[in-house]
Amino acid sequence: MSAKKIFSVVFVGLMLLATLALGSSDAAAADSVWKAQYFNNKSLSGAPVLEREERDLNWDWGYGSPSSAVKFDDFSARWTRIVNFSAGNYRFSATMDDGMRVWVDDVLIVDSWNTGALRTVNGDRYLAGGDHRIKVEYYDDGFMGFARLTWGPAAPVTINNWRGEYFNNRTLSGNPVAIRDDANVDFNWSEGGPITGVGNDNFSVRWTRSLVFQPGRYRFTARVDDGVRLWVNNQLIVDKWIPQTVQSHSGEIELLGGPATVKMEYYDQNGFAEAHLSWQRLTTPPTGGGGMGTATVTAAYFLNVRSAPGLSSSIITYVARNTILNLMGYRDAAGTWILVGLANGTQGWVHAGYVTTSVPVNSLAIWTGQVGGGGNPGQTGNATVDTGYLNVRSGPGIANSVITVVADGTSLTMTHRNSASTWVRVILPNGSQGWVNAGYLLTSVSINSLPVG
Ligand SMILES: [Ca+2]
Ligand SMILES: [Ca+2]
Ligand SMILES: [Ca+2]
Ligand SMILES: [Ca+2]
Repeated sequence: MSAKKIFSVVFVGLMLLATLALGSSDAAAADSVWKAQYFNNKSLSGAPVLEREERDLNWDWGYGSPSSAVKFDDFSARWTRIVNFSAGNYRFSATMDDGMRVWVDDVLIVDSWNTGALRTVNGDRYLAGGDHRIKVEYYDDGFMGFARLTWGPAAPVTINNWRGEYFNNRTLSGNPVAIRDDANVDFNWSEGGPITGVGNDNFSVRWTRSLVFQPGRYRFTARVDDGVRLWVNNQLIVDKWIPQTVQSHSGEIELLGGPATVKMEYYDQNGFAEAHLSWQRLTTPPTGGGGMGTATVTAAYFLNVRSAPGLSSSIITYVARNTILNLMGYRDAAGTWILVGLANGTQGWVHAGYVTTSVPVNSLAIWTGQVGGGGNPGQTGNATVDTGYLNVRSGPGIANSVITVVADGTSLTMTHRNSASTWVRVILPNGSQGWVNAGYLLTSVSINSLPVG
C-alpha cells in the first residue's frame, strides 16, 4: 500500500470518526451507549439473535450484515438509550434504508415504516431539561442497509401571534409535545391530530397571547369540540371542560383598554376536533385608564364603593356580588383598599377583602395621591407612544437616568404629571413605571387632568 493510499485511508477514517462524533449530540448522556437488539426477521419478533452495546447509531452496512449472527437482508433492530437534554426544541433526523421509526418518551415522532430507498425523515419535539428515553426500530427488506439517528436544536420558535402549546393528553399535563406560533385560534382538525407527536384523540392545547383592546365590554366566543376554558385578564369567563359535539360558548368582560392577556385551554376526547376563538366589542365602554386586571365582588350581597381608602370616607355607590370591576392599578399602602373602575366610568375604592383580584393586590402601585380627604380619587389615562423610540426615565426631566426605551405605538397608562405638565408618569405594558416626555404621546385625556405626583 502506497504512502498516499495509507494517508487517504487514515483520512477517510478520521472523517468517519468526525461524522460519528457529529452523530451524537452535545447533550451529556445518561446512558453512554445504545442498547442494540437484532432480529432475523423484519418485525422484531421473537428473541434477538444479537444484543450488544453500540456507541453510535450510525450504520452503513451496504450489502453486508451487522454481524455474522444477523442475516444480510430481512433483519430488524431496536435501539434504546436514555439521554440527558437541556430544555429546548429538538429536531431528530432519521436516515434509513429501509424502514425506521423513532419514539421519544414513548411518543412516535418519526414514522417511516416502509420499504424504500435511502432517505431522511425529521421529527421535532420540545424536551424539558432532564433525561429522555429514545427508542428506534429499523428493518432491512433487501439490498443495502442503512440506519442513522442524529439530533440537534431545532430552529427556535418565535411567537408573534398565539403561543400554542400542544399536549399528548387531555389535561395539559407535563411538558408540551410541541410549541408553535399560531396565527389564529381557528382550527378544524376533523378526525385527525393537530401536530406531529400528538394523537388524533386525547390531546389538549393551551393558547396564550397579549392583545391590545380599545375600552369596552367584550363578548368572547369559543366554538369547540370538545372542552374549553377561557380567561381574559386572568378572569375565567368560559368554563365548559366537558366532552361535547361542536358548540359555541360565550363570556363577557369589561376592558378598560390597553393590553389584556387572553388564555384558552382546549381538549379533544375523541372523534371530531375543532377549536375557534372570536370576540366582539359591545356597547357601554367604560372610561378611565387601567387595563390592570379585574376584581370580582365576593361580598354576600353588595359592596360599598368609597371616595377614598378607609371606612370613614363617603360611599359613592355600591356594587352587587359577582360584579366584575376593573382594577385601576392602585392600592393603599396596607393593601386593604384598592381603586376600581365601574362600567359607567365611576371610580372608587373598595375593601380588598370582599373581592377576588386577577392579579395580586400587592402587585398594584401604592396610591400616593389625594388620600383620606374624600373627593376625586384621581384621574388616569391612556397614552400611545408617538415617536420612533421614547426614553423612560426614573424621574421627570432629562437629568434622570433612562430606565428603558419603548417603541412607537406602545400603549402606556398615565398616572401622574409634573406641575408643568411636560412630563408624565406612566405604567408600561410589563407593569414597570417611569417618566416620559409628554410631547411624544398621543393621550386619551388632557395631561392637565392627571394628578401631580
Ligand atoms: Ca441488506
Ligand atoms: Ca434495503
Ligand atoms: Ca379526535
Ligand atoms: Ca371530539
